[in-house]
Amino acid sequence: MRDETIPTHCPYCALQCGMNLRGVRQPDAAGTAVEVVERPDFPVNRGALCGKGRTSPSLLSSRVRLTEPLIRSHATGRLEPATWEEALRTIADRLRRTREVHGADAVGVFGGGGLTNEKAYTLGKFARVVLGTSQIDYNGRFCMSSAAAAHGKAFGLDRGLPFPLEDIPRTGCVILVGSNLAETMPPALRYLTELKENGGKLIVVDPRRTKTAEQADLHLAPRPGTDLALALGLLHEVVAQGRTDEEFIASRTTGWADARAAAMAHWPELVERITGVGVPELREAVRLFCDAPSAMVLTARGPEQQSKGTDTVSAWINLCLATGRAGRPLSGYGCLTGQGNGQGGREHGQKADQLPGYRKLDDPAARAHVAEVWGVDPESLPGPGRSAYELLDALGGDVKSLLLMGSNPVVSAPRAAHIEGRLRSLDFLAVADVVLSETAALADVVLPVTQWAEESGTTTNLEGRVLLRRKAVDAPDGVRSDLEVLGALAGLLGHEKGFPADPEEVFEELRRASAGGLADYSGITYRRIAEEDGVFWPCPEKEGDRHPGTPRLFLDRFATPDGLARFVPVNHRPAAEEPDAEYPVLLTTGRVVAQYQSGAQTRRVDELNAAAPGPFVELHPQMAERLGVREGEPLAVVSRRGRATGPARITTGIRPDTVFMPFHWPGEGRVNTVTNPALDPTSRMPEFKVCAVRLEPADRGAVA
Ligand SMILES: Nc1nc2c(c(=O)[nH]1)N[C@H]1C(S)=C(S)[C@@H](COP(=O)(O)OP(=O)(O)OC[C@H]3O[C@@H](n4cnc5c(=O)[nH]c(N)nc54)[C@H](O)[C@@H]3O)O[C@H]1N2
Ligand SMILES: Nc1nc2c(c(=O)[nH]1)N[C@H]1C(S)=C(S)[C@@H](COP(=O)(O)OP(=O)(O)OC[C@H]3O[C@@H](n4cnc5c(=O)[nH]c(N)nc54)[C@H](O)[C@@H]3O)O[C@H]1N2
Ligand code: SF4
Ligand SMILES: [Mo]
Repeated sequence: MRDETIPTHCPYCALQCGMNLRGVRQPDAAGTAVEVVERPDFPVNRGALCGKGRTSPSLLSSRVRLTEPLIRSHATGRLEPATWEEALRTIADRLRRTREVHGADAVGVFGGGGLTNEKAYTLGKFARVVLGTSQIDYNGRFCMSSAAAAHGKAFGLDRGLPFPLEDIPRTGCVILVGSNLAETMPPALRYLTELKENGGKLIVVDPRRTKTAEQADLHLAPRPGTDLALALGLLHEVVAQGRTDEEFIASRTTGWADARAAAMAHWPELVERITGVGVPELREAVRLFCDAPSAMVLTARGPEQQSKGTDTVSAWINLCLATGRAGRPLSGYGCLTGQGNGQGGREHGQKADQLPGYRKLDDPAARAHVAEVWGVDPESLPGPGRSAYELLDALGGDVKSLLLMGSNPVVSAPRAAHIEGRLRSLDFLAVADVVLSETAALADVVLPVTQWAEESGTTTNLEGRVLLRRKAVDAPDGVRSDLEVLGALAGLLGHEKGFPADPEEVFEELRRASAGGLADYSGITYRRIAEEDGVFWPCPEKEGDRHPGTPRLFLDRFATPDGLARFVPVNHRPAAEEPDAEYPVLLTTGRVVAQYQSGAQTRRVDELNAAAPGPFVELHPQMAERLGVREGEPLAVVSRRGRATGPARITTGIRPDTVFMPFHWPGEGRVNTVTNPALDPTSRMPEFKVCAVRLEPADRGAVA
């Protein structure tokens, strides 16, 4: 790359902001560096970027990244530089040996929602075809899986947003549940600002008065883990006020009677007792939502990362269906997916129960279709495996070896000290990463791989818009792409063909594998994406003509066999762990604007570290006073799983019964040492957003 400007997308979150990268020659002849230049023509962010996107080129610097493979030395126990040949051969030999001794399911694979569609697709194919293992899942399970499950149940199809973001400013009212998008997707805040400028109303549901909640016309601050009761209470009130849309219910839905009965058991005073949200506020929320000519409910991780996340999202969907706020222009339920390819990463087969095109692994027709594309016998494809937490929990048990790409579970998995122990107990761990993450540091072999600006590939953003990230710069010597790695390993394990390293070639195969599936990409090509501002799936291939893609879903029918949306009757239940005498305080967790996820990438960017140098414990002045803690004093947050420490950050912007910690750091400040791995029975989502803790000054005995 020289002086040309190459349009591409940010390496981080699901907004996938458009950016231009431009090469700049280094004065010291150190090669070409890249700088980010505004890309105002891309509609999602219109040039705006958050600090992470703006500083993303510093990830390309060889100062922070891996540039040679590492193998753990028997002699020293340390990771030592090795050649690619040695590293790949070691992995292939060890995986083969595990399979020979313990069977195919003793080899596990763990992927990530940040991987491009091409990588996610190839990883799933590699697990099923080369390794023959059912034991594959990925970190998206920790992300939007509850919303995905509820989407599927109600609408027969899971695309996070059924409409483009540009519809948000034109609706009448938005209920934003457990999303802090002012920090997690800053350029998207514009859509809410424009909504209000247009006279629309914004209701934010969050136990904290976040930067996002500060924008709201109405802020409801429920106890963590009670969104299900809240949504049922709102639906009860909708019925009580006679504000249901009977015509819509009759013509577009089924199952109302049972859902209605469940809601009627959640009268407002009961809901107030459970959630802490007052009856007048409930009524005001119903008034704003129902008075608007059109309305949306958008959820993010707050209500979803609960052991009842699926039912909770079903309750919010029921509210939309009962009021006719779905399947109509400018109305609907949507989930704000999180990771760079959080949408596409869940569609093409790195999930335990899934084949490409959002097909089901246990559906004989799906197996036959994909097996034909892969040139294998459908009988040879393994069945569904374990979910992410269950897979990590099984490491060192019946799963003996693991290949991991695109995740850092030592920091991001719930009950992380236990999971770190499981990783350490493996016979063999191989990690492909850009940097030496905390998880890579435990590996027997580490492979240094290329990243976003150094390779092409597609991602599917939170709107379901398939985008092309273009290669803008050559990778440093010594680094190979994930696709090259999987191709080389497949070759060493006896599969010479079927694992190309060229992303476009993989995409062409993905198109065929996805054809006829729910997430049909067969009409999408790299060329089309480049010519349009991305293409929304489903986009089937049309003979002689271009299918336009599908920005808006469900306007005529839902994706169920009869075209009707399904009400799912749900009832409130408590969190898996409620406060008691020993652990009297509620802990919730989340993010800050300057750090991304496990921090593996952003903790290596100076400007971001300066803005968010470490963890903290957010607590209300009343709790601080009870504990006798002052601003900045070190606090320990202790649960049945372990403890995490950070300085106290005292604010009236949080419920007095709740503390908050962000999860971006390892070591003493790792909040996932504390979190509860209780799983949602349907989505297998862990309960990151609520558990019971006690607080102690970090250097004294217990006080609360
Ligand atoms: N800066 C930054 N941006 C990111 C990421 C990042 O790590 N850093 N990660 C990306 C990814 S993968 C994701 S998934 C998204 C996540 O994006 P968000 O969902 O916006 O992020 P969180 O901070 O996890 O949670 C959102 C809010 O949920 C609230 N909350 C906690 N408990 C509850 C509850 O019980 N009910 C309700 N209603 N709310 C609750 C928290 O107070 C928090 O403000 O962000 C993406 N963008
Ligand atoms: N307490 C608590 N815990 C949480 C959450 C929470 O809200 N609270 N949120 C959960 C959520 S929503 C998520 S999404 C997870 C995310 O948690 P993780 O899965 O740990 O996510 P990342 O930190 O993004 O890890 C991605 C890793 O892959 C590497 N990487 C980046 N690009 C590539 C690539 O192209 N190829 C390869 N091979 N590697 C690459 C990065 O350097 C990094 O080490 O955390 C979950 N954990
Ligand atoms: S909002 Fe997300 S996609 Fe946009 S610049 Fe920030 S991290 Fe990147
Ligand atoms: Mo996520």
